[in-house]
Amino acid sequence: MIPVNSVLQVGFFPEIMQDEVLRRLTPVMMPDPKGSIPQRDVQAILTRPSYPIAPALLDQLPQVKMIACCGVGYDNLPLDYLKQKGIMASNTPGVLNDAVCELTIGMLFALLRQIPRAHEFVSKKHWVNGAFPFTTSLAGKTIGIVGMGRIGQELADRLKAFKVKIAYHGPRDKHLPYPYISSLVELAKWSDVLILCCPGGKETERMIHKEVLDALGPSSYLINVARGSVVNESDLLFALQNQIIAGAALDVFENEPNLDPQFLELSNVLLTPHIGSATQETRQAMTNLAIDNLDAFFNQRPLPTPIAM
Ligand code: 8YV
Repeated sequence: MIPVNSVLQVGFFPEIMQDEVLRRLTPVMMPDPKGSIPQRDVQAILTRPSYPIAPALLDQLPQVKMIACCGVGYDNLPLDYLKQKGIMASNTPGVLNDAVCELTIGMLFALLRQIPRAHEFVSKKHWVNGAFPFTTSLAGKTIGIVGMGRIGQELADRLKAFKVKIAYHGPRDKHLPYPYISSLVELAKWSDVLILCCPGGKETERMIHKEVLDALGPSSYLINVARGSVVNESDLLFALQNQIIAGAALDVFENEPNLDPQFLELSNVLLTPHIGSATQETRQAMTNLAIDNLDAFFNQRPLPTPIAM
């Protein structure tokens, strides 16, 4: 049981997620993390990765000892501050793996087989003027995965069925059944498609920059289903505008939802609005897992999915 008005919900939750929240608790609503604080004696926060939780906010909520983030990424949380204050935190790993992998594989085919362009070719009646240009097969391609966590490993497992070669880069060799390439530039050189599945945050900030994009090369692609912060967007825009890479599929951006308008002028990109986990089933499962963590907190049980600090 979660006490009424003991949880501050920070940020907007889409309807299907809000329904799950209200089915299980009565939160104090704070739509804007920079807005006025409606109630200061709350003991926990429920939020989403798109809402930065600043130490300045937590300083005004001295009874908060738990933050449940409804998402796998938690780069919006001040972990050093939480650790220092003894505030627990949780995220929602695992339940969104399928959804993110499915979007990623959809993006892969959309890019390589130019499916959006093919639809446009037919719908704008260009077909009568001739055949759609040949594209390229996924089979036989080299796929470099940056960030071989839960999502990266499940993606690799699915991709094996498409007769591709897989290698990965990350902070360390995880001794998986795929080659580990310790240099990101070397992985980019090796890859026909470089897929970003790594966490956001300081360790990965703008790790995809000019040198990596130059190494990826003019017949290769970038897919980002991680965080916008992982990519140096001005370097990526330059690479796309000057055919330094063949194209990119991007689900995340440095500034969401107001992404750099230069992306909208490009013909070699596929842009989606941060929908990696945005299926009904997945968002319901994420919301309930976040609340399971709150329930555990209020009932002095171990958190199901704690964030290690
Ligand atoms: C969205 C995500 O944040 O889980 C993550 O890290 O980026 C996505 O699932 C979604 O808004 C979760 O509430």
